[in-house]
Amino acid sequence: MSFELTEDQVAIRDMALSFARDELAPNAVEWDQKKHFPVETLRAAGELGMGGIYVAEDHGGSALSRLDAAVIFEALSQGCPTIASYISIHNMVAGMVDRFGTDEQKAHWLPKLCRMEWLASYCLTEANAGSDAAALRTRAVRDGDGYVLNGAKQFISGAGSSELYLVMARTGEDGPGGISAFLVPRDTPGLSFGANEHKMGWNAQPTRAVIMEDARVPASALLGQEGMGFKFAMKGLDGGRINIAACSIGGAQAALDKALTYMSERKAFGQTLDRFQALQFRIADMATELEAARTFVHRAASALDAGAKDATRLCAMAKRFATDTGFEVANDALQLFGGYGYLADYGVEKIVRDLRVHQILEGTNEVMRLIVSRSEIGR
Ligand code: FAD
Ligand code: 2MC
Repeated sequence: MSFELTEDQVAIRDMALSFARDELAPNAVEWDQKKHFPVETLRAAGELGMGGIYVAEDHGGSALSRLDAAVIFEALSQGCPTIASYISIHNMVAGMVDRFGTDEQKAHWLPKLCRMEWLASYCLTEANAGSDAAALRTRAVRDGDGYVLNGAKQFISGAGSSELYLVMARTGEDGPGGISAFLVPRDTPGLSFGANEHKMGWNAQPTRAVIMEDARVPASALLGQEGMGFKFAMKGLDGGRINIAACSIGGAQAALDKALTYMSERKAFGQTLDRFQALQFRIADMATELEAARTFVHRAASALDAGAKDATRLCAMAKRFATDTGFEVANDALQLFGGYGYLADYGVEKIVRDLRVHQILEGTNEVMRLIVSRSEIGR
């Protein structure tokens, strides 16, 4: 067991860090304020291999591990948690197509997804099925050589801009076993989008409802077999949760770094803030908690890479722990800026707003506790 990054991982991390520093960080506050989804910047990330991080090379992917991905998402998030998280969702979908798709589906979707020429959205949540995802009611009814989809997905990241919608819909009985997954292209007749939601954070990516009214797709749009959709959705989320956890660490690290610079310049009571031992100890705790969260996320990512039996449990634990820690550390960093932390100019309040939602999406942190407690004490 090694706790050090390999030479390759250091190189990948440095590449993602320079992209975050040069392309994301200088624009992050403006994108947030203007609610601008920087599609051209995403394409540039795609050119660097970040659109299909764990997709096999034969379809244009980078064939990296989940641990490599965690390293990349932490680095990207240091520039902008919102954009890093969207890239994570896109990768979750690309990874699912690669893992569960037919040769034809892979050949059609993956090359352009990997380059981020096409973007992807993951569509599980509905107005009445959030945490209880298996209660979803969007229906897909077999009709001749295709399926007709009816229903609405709520809170879909990237919706309207994405070319591919991976939609979980009911083809059978109530409960998880009646759910199937479909690859729905944007130009499907009967597919439309709701208004862009007004949000606390994650403003640089759109969040919309995805509405299906007699949306017809060919039978070849089915991913895997009927009834497998819920399991695919959960398997995708195991990795997604690691990525979101890594994004929380990256955002919090950026907030801590900003606070350290500020404290070395700002004076009160005749000395710079970093001379106060109470604040030095706060910094020590923030750095320690982030290091613990990072180590845990790498452990869970390695378990996923190894196909360990307890990988789902570790991913849920790491998601809960790292997203709570990331939010707390970013919020503490804001406090260290005093009133200036509350102003948009310093970029810290944006990080706090962005990281708050990581405790809610990709499974709330209560749902993470539900997964862990089931594995500890049974149902
Ligand atoms: P509910 O399920 O209604 O939960 C309400 C509260 O009750 C929460 O605190 C929850 O933790 C708690 N709760 C529920 N059940 C239990 C229980 N059994 N035990 C204890 N507590 C419980 N979804 C997608 O499919 N694709 C996306 O791209 C996507 N992007 C999103 C982007 C944003 C900005 C947001 C805000 C959400 C996004 N979501 C997306 C949806 C997100 O996954 C859901 O909001 C989340 O899973 C929670 O569902 P809910 O909002 O319906 O809350
Ligand atoms: N991997 C593989 N299979 C899994 C699995 C996993 N991680 N988790 C569950 N399954 C299987 C499970 O083994 C069972 O199979 P079988 O019937 O053969 O035994 C089946 O799926 C049903 O599982 P459960 O009985 O555990 O299902 P339940 O209805 O109790 O729900 C729960 C489980 C609460 C964990 C799930 O509904 C959940 O994760 N809810 C949160 C939803 C969520 O995370 N939404 C995120 C949306 S995406 C987003 O927010 C973005 C920003 C993109």
